[in-house]
Amino acid sequence: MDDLLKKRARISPQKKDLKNPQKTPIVNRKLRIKDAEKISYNVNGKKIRGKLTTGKKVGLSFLIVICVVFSVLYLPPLFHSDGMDADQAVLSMNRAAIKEYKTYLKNNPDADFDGDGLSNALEDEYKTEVWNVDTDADGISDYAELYVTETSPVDSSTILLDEVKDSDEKEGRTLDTPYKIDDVIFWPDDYQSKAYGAMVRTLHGYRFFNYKGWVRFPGNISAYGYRDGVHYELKYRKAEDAYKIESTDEVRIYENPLDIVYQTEFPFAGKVQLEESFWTKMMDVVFPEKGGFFNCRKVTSADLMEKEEDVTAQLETPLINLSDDARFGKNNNTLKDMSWLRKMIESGKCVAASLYSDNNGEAVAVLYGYTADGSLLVADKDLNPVGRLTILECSQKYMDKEGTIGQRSWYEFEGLGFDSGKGDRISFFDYSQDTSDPADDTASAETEQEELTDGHEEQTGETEQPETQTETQAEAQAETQTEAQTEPQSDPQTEAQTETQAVEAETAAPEGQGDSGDTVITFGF
Ligand SMILES: [Ca+2]
Ligand SMILES: [Ca+2]
Ligand SMILES: [Ca+2]
Repeated sequence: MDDLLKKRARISPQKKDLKNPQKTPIVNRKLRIKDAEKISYNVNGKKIRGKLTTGKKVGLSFLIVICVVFSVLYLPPLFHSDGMDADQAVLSMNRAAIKEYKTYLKNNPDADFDGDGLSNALEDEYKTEVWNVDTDADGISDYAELYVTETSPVDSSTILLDEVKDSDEKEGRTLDTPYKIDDVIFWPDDYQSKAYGAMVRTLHGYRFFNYKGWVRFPGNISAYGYRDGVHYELKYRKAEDAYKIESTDEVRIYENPLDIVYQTEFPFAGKVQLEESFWTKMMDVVFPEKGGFFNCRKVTSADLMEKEEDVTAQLETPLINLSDDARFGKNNNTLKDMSWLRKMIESGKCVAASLYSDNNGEAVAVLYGYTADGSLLVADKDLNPVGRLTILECSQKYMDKEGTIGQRSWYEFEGLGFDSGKGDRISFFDYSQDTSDPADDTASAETEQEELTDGHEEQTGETEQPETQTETQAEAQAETQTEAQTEPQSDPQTEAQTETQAVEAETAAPEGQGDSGDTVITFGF
């Protein structure tokens, strides 16, 4: 029956395309008549679903090709493993430590763990955080909110912005007046950037926060942005020797400009490097890097170098004194602490750390190395490597308890189920093993908070902080950290790394702000 219907249908004339033959060019008309013959009609002359027309076939094929191309380009490979297993390793947790930690807090109401000027007891009263100098993260310290600006320490305000504007007005400065943080000169795009933009030195250069505008780095260097393991070019203005920063950027600095290379990746041929040309530029646009099977991306010669080696110490059980609850009050995530730790590892010593979370308790980890990007290599108590902790140097504009606006720097960590952003804490066991150095006693009490100055001479940000355990440790570390900077690394390094270090040495300020987080903001330099 169907066949019969089809036969009848086939001899039915196709009317649609013949309705206005004058409107159809002759060539097309022929084509359309040919296509029309393939359309089937039922007995009532109604079109029924039949074979596809050539046009539809072409269209469908085109669609399929597009789908295949897009899935190849943009879908990440299914069989790809990026070795994330390491992060799932679990350190054994001691839940009893939660009680111990709370008891420790209770027993130290007069201590000021975060050094913001408010005692732990007062922090409790005002519902601010004992381990956070700026609970609402608006740039005004908990203490300053209560006693200087008289704002809520738990409800963020834009008062810092107003303060910066007022101060500029009073001093006759405008947005165009450049200023310095350390040796870097800033030309912000807007007052938001001027009030909240901050910068911290990293292992390889600088990291910027909340800053949009131009900057000039000290020394004759080339700067590149760095994200997800790849360098990229920053906008550059030759006249001012200035680079454009877009909000939160990591910048790496090099002695010489890097070569730009286009790296293509084919499914079975692996990675191929091509020099910059019209074709590679085209490929970069058509096949951008999306993690698919085939892609082309613009990289620099630094991205193609062999991965820098980790700096590691011999895995040995370091001192772990779990009966000392003072460990809970140690280490306020200062860059000095991190610098001390790296120095210990460089000198071949492992350091034990207490990782603490309010939900799960405490885990003891052995830190035995750090990677080129600053991540810490972690082993468990039995010295089995279990993964790494990512370390991120951070910085923010900050009004301290004296009402002085400056910048403070610290580090955050994440990994192995811990995240400082969620309030988890890390403290190192026993700094004092290494206190035989008499110089420690004379180390100056530098703090993380730096002053905003409008004078012609740079001031060091030496603000008084209450004598706490944390402070004393910071003092002890100040000296060792300076040593760390001046001592060449003994580990075998690649040429690239040595080069970078040379640049760093050149551009590092005398006080070594790169590690201490000590920075000075200067106008009218
Ligand atoms: Ca406090
Ligand atoms: Ca606080
Ligand atoms: Ca605040």
